[in-house]
Amino acid sequence: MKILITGANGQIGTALAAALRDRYGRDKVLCTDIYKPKEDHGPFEMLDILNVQRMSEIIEDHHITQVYHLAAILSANGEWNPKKTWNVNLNGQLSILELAHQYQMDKVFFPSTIAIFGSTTPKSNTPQHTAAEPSTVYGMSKLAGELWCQYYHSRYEVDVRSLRYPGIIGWQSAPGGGTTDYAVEIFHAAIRQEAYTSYLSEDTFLPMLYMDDAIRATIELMEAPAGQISIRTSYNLSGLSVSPGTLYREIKKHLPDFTIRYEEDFRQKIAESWTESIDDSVARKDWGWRETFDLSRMTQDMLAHLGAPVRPET
Ligand code: NAD
Ligand code: AKB
Repeated sequence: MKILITGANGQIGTALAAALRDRYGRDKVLCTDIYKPKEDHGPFEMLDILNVQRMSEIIEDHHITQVYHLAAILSANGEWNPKKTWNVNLNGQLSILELAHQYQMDKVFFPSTIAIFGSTTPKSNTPQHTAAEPSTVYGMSKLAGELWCQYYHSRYEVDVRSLRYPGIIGWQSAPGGGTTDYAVEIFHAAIRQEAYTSYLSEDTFLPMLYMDDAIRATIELMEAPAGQISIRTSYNLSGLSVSPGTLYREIKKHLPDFTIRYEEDFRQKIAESWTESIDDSVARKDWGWRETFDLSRMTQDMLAHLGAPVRPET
């Protein structure tokens, strides 16, 4: 087994690469990205996913058998250059699927997102199969990507598996330009003893998931027997549903002087077009998904890792 990760220097890639290396061995995981990593943790190659020739050479030279395709432009950054976002997100993914087919790879992981949902989607307990009319180019590209996953699986038997990640909260790395970035930034502001200015309103609830749970879900999905995978578009995945207000109040329990103010920007509209909570019962039934971090445990773990004094629950 030899794993290739695209977009490995990003928020999720940083944590996922470390977890995969712990599990399968440092040299079994080749990280790639368009810029060099800040620290050397193992094999790395520069790779722009739009460079198909280079990607093909890397797959051959390193005898790649699995790809975790993380490279993408996220929802907020994506709106600044819609055509580039579509190109990177959709054509990059199509190249990966085509190469996985050509080189008869064992497995591919494709991260989808709650951004595939839109204003016609039921907002609460959003079902696995439901209306999906995304408003961002990021959401459009990921929704099309999900369908391409299903197509390559049914037509060419490519074993591609996917999760619709909610916003991911983790201490390991900085977020990369999404609408849910505030949920990481708020912890860093609190640690620096700075007031936080939230670009989402106090009561904007979105589905979120702690990084440890997201990484575990990814590995559990990828290691599940193929017969247990009934969804070949992308699985709904849920952890918690939080707003800037709930996160602020939870952090304040440990850092009582922390303050927040609210100044909505263009991301508010994107957040309002997404859902608030997710029904992930199909993932629970098919491959046994269970989250382990609630709001209180996640907040304590984040603050402890970032170096704040944590007050035990009373
Ligand atoms: P990120 O923005 O932090 O990282 C993406 C990485 O892709 C960056 O390191 C960037 O340099 C790289 N990249 C961009 N263009 C590239 C190109 N042309 N070729 C190669 N690499 C390129 O994103 P992330 O938060 O780590 O997300 C990883 C994946 O998970 C993405 O596909 C994203 O859509 C998905 N996802 C993330 C979240 C989340 O909350 N973080 C939620 C849902 C889905
Ligand atoms: C974003 O906000 O764009 C991402 C996501 C939910 O896909 N974090």
